[in-house]
Amino acid sequence: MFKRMLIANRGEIALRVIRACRELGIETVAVHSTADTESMPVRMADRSVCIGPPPSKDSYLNTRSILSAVEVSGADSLHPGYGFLAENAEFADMCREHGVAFVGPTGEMIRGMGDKATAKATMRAAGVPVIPGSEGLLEDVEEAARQAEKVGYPVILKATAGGGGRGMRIAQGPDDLKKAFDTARSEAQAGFGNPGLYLEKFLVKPRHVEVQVLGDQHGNVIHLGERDCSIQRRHQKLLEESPSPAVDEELRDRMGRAAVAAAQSVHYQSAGTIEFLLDGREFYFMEMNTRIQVEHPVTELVTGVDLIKEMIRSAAGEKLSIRQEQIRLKGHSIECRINAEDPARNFMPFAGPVRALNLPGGPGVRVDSHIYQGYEVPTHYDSLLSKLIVHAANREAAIQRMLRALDEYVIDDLRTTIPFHRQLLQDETFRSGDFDIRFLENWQYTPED
Ligand code: MV4
Repeated sequence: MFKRMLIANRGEIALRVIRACRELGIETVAVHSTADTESMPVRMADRSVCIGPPPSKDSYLNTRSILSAVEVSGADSLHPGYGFLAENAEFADMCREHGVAFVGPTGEMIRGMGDKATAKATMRAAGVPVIPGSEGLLEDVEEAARQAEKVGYPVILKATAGGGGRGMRIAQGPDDLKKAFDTARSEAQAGFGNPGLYLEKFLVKPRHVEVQVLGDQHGNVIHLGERDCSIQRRHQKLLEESPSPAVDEELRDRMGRAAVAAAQSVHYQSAGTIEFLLDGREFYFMEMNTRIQVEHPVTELVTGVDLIKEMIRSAAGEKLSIRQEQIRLKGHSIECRINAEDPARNFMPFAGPVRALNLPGGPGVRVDSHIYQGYEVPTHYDSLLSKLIVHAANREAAIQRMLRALDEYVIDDLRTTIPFHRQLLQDETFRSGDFDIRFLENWQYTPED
């Protein structure tokens, strides 16, 4: 097992990794920008290294200063968390070339899933259902038109170098296609330096359901059930839950087996997520995320598996500590993302000091957060303050528990997404479980006072 791990991230996920290391007896090294000197992960880690000033040339993205910090601290391993360097294939390779274990997949796996058309072709070959459309990249708009006629309108054009909702254009019919193609192509070139596009039938009202997988270096791959992430706004997830209200045992078994086949086909090691679009009872591969995700705790609560520890074990060459037959989903879990944003003002980011803080507790409540009383929320980074996660016997009880926990939660004087969540959890459609990725588009938050 590792002796000393450097955590190349900040905020709640840095803290989450430090906690796993503590329990495994691994020393921790935090790296931080000058904006994060007073941060909780810096206080909690055994040692810390300052890696310079915050954005726009972000210190947490500076591979050279991070590798220097590895060198001076004597770390034998590095956990990238999510965002920043987590899906940087060159960085993963560089770590290994420097003799540092990267707690994640190989550069080759990251690269293979980072190019979306390649990833889709790999999945199709592995027998994973994919959305009908072009096989590979489009040569020109004429080919796009032929493919669109074949699958039927509406269609979506996606940048192969995009992902996560970036670089997409929809064409409702043949008259829109040329404009959509030209716009998508120039946006792809300008945004990613890669003009490659592929085409799919556009699914109008799907759900976003993703399956957590774990692999080790001995060829073992398991799945840990699904998360429903349909509650999102402009590609920002706000609430996630496991299990999905739309997935029963038969469907979970099919999706789980597809996810395992997907991961096995690339000899995947570490934690990963297979994202699907679910349309009725049909599901289709969308993307694979080769990192730990923000919403991983809902899976941890329904399975009892510590995903960060499994990731670390796998990177150290150990076998996964559980087999597929041992995975049992118990109860229901919901995560609310508490962001420093004002839901009454179009979710505008809101920085400032945390003057008063009361964190919720009691049965079935988990808070993953780096904030404390007196903490200054910096303006430089994303607005996630805290993840509030609950676990209960069933979905109704989890909703009640979350409402109770949100009532206990006090953060003064910041504007946060807490009142938004309170309203959402009382909505009839949300409670029915019958919603899709467009639910929040037509749902209006109304401030309480
Ligand atoms: C789609 C789609 C409908 N049909 N593909 C958005 C993120 C990126 N991973 C792919 N995305 C979508 N691809 C087809 N063929 C709808 C979306 C989509 C979406 C997917 C999941 C969660 C939220 C979404 C919001 C808008 C569009």
